[in-house]
Amino acid sequence: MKTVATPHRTLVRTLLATGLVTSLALMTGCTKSEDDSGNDKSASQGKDSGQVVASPSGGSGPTCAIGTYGGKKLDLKSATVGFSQSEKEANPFRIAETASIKAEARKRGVKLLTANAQSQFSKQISDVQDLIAKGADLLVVAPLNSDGWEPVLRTAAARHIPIVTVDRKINAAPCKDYVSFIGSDFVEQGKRAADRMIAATGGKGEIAILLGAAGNNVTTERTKGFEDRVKEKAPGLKIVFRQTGDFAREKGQSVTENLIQSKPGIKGIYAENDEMGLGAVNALKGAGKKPGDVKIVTIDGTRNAVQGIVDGWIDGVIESNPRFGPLAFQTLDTFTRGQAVSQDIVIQDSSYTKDNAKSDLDKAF
Ligand code: GZL
Repeated sequence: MKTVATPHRTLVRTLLATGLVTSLALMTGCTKSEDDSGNDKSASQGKDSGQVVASPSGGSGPTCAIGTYGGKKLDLKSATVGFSQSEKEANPFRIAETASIKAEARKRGVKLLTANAQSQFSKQISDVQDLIAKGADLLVVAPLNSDGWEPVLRTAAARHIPIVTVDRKINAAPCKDYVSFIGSDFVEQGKRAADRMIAATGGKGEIAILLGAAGNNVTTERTKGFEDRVKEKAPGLKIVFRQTGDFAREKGQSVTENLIQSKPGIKGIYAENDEMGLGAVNALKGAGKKPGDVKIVTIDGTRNAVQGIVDGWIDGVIESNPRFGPLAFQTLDTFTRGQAVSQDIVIQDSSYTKDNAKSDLDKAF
């Protein structure tokens, strides 16, 4: 059974009531960190709201402790944490994810080394090796791909470096190759997107899927959740088009331009992330369509996509909360103090429709 967390607002009330969380400040202010060039970079950030909070040692699923993983107790304050980001920070999901990690490191006074793989997997492997070489005692990794991690995990394991993966899962052994995974339930996200699409289309007509990038569990699971749910709940809804937009806005737009040429009667588009969904909106605008002509459902929860709901172009956005900072550091802190942490820490995500898009826009990232 996985540990399930809910977005910080509801959970903080619960945890405060149980004394599990004494305080959770919304992150504001500047951060100071060394990037992969080793230069200090200070970036001011706006208020970082919508934190995901959970107790890393909650839940009844398999856990991981130092005795099994190996290594020694550490005081996080005197340690160096390395953060490996996967994709270039053109996508607000990545910008918010990195900002949350930096803000939490700053808040805890932990030295942070960061690296960005610019969406190239070979660079991410060398980034992680560099972070280890530069003295990272612990690692937080946002993996680009789910496979191909063995070489660097072997290096880390030999030094018993605790690794927490955030966002995407890696196909490796928990509590051996890494300590914990923290992220969303992507199959559930796909199912919720399907429910939204069924409601928007009345469960009939032809629809398309803009697939995420290949080679990671997020795309596979968001697709599976969506397709299984459509098959189960709306046999009259036909998926007649599937093509990857690589989680990118430009490609989402060009793929949609081809889609509306080949399928002029398309009734709905399921975009597996907001950036591709916004690309689809641009394509529809370019083709002279009006808001609502084609029902669009996307996943992430970025401000632009939620604004797209307010403007009538997007019908629903399922959140995939990237603000892992507090939870990632809380997990590392708990583990290095010698306490067990859950191997799978699954967060709960909210969603946006026309009923709450305007009022909840400040929760978007
Ligand atoms: C989801 C994350 C995905 C986002 C995209 O957790 O892996 O990658 O949904 C991003 O925006 O490209």
